[in-house]
Amino acid sequence: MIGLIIKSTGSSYWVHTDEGKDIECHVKGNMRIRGIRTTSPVAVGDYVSVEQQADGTSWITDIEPRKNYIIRRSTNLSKESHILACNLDQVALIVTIRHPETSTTFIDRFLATAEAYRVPAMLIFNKVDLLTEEEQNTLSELRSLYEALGYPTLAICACQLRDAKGSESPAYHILSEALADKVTLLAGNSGVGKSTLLNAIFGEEKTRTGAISSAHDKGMHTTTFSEMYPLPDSSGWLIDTPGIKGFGAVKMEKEEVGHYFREIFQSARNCRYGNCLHTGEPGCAVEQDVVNGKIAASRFESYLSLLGDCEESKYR
Ligand SMILES: Nc1nc2c(ncn2[C@@H]2O[C@H](COP(=O)(O)OP(=O)(O)OP(=O)(O)O)[C@@H](O)[C@H]2O)c(=O)[nH]1
Ligand SMILES: [Mg+2]
Ligand SMILES: [Zn+2]
Repeated sequence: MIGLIIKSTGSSYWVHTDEGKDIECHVKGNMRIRGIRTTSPVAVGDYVSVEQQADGTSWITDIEPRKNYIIRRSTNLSKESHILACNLDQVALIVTIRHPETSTTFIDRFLATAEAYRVPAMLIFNKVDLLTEEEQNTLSELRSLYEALGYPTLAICACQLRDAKGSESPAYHILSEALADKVTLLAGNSGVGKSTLLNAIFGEEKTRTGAISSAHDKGMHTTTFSEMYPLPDSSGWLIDTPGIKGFGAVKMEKEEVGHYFREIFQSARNCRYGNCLHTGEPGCAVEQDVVNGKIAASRFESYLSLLGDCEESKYR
């Protein structure tokens, strides 16, 4: 039997079978995927073969090759990584300008990771109902910045996707068009409203949401496991994930980092040296473009921060 992993709880998996049933399955302890060291051999979005035993238990016996996957490191120190989900058509990063604040470094690291794994990415700015006038300007600036780089953006308020009677708002329709017939991973810091957004799309409480800690203005990690849900209006799926703190791209070489920042990649063609890292080399076109404003300072800072990670991981 072939099925789709829709939920992983750590010890077992829920598989949506080709017969349309959801069954709980286990994985043999010695099953490992070649080449990837991960804490768990299968992930949400994997297509797997399932065998049912006479005692009623179901076992995952094989995994179909993956189209792609998104990884995050388990902890800063361990080299083990954790697959958030795989076989994605796109990733949507939920960003909030306040309550909690998503940093541009976080956005750019996420986008670079998506580039590295060749998964199309979009940004959904949420909680726009909370923004002051000044913050609305920040929102416009950020949207222009990322739109100009070719990343689609949306600005929504997940709590207002439906009105009091439950009818869909115009923003709902824009969003559902962006998600139609695609497998989309919802990512973002804890508390940005991933689960709220998911519930609003379905018009019912599919998953738990949690308040922001008032002491730290951060989410409380309410969602603890990734889970995918079939969209109500199309053949697409939506994947809710636990809030991510850090987002480290695995195994990026120093020379590669610039490839995952679209504008830096473009501009680097004019650097004097082909292997320029844009850190003070003579004739660096990228640094020149930062000075003249063609490359946003925030993007260049994010680039340098990812570059710094590569240096660090060499000594681990
Ligand atoms: N004002 C406002 N609050 C929102 C909006 N969207 C979500 N929230 C609130 O933000 C809090 C966190 O929402 P969740 O949906 O649990 O956030 P999450 O991203 O799933 O968080 P984790 O599961 O911890 O990763 C809840 O109190 C929501 O009601 C919004 O558009 N506006
Ligand atoms: Mg959640
Ligand atoms: Zn350069």
